[in-house]
Amino acid sequence: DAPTTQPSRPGMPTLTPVLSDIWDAPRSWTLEAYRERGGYRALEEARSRKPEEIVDAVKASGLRGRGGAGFPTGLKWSFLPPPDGGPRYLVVNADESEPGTCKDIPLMLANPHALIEGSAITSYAIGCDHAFIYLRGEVVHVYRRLLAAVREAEAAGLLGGLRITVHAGAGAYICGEETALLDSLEGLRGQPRLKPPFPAVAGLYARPTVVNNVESIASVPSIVLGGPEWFTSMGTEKSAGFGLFSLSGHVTRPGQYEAPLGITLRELLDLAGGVRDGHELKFWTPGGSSTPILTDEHLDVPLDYESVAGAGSMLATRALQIFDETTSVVRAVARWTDFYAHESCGKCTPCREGTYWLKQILHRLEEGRGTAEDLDTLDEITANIAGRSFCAFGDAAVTPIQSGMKYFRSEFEAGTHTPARELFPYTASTVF
Ligand code: L3W
Repeated sequence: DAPTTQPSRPGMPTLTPVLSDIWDAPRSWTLEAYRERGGYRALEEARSRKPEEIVDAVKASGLRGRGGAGFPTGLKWSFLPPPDGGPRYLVVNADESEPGTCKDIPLMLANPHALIEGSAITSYAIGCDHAFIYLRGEVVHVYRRLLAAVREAEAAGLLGGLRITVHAGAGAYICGEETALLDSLEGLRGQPRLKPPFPAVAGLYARPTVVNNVESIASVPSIVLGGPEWFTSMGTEKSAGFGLFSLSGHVTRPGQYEAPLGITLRELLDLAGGVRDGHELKFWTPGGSSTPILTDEHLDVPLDYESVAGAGSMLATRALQIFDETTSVVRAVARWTDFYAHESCGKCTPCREGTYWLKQILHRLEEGRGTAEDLDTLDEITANIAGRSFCAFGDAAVTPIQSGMKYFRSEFEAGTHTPARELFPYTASTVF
């Protein structure tokens, strides 16, 4: 029996509250509330099947990683080498830190048992007896809630022999990169490792490791109960199922909207009461600050992996940040760049030095102190970081700048009215 989904309201697209179904229930985070709604039935069902059947069901469902890259989850599980008697691990990436991304934290706060049940099913499927949840360090309230939920599940005998460790990081964005996360979990400084080997082959303590996002793992119980066909009945052919769409910024009712992949921003804005009263959409991000911005031309792009890529961006984490016409693109881009410059782990030169240079130029432009050469320098530095940094962080850092300049170059030009030499009688390199 498939989990229930809410019927579509007249004139409105269907919302599919599966993960968010329980969020408004009293004390939704407790084992009691979760079990009242059929919680942990999927785990029982999974244990009545062979582990490989669970892997096959997740493969057939077409579930793709909900953390950003959209890599097929079942395929990732099947990359683990055959058992050799040594340990293998599940690591849940709960280091949600991308600017705009705000789905895993509410999910863990309101429905932690979906993640724990999903972790138990996944561990059974991949043959692991120790799972880790690596949580962003700042969210102490989520840490406490997860710990309490793990203890509740353990005390109720639901986890069998599985150990679940909840680990709080120290609040570095780079630790959301899966190999930096593994280094951090091992007690090292969180910096990315060279890939390959991928974690599936040599991950935590150099053992085979599955690293998946919170939402991906929390979706597994519903796939076990509902079956792959139920999951593929939602979404599009290559982007199956549902996901949490997080609307923030200049929108009337910001929040989480759980809907089939392929819904459009126009439809989501209808559900969210539109852009705030009296204002118009100027630009938006489909999946956080690391995804190229889009504009009002893209209101009808289906929010699935392929269509968003076709529009020149990425679906990634479905963090839809909405900006109206009162927003300065240069200012928004400068703020994001501050974030990337602060969070660069420093391992590779293009990212460590480049983000710092970019930040300075953008602040000059924001204050109207830029020069015409600054725009060329921005083009040059961003082109030299993209594709040349050690991990995806460098690409992410230049994305807002490149896409901002693509759609709103005139706003960057407007920051160059005063020649720098009139403001500072020094050489260009001194000013820099
Ligand atoms: C075994 C192979 N495994 C790939 C695995 C790999 C990883 C996954 C995807 O993504 C994205 C990034 C950010 N054998 C494999 C293999 N894998 N080939 O598949 O890998 P990859 O390299 O495509 O991506 P990634 O670096 O893991 C991260 C985007 O997410 N992003 C980030 C958002 C931030 C958050 C947050 O704060 N929560 O999610 C936003 O856009 O740009 O594209 O597991 O091991 N041959």
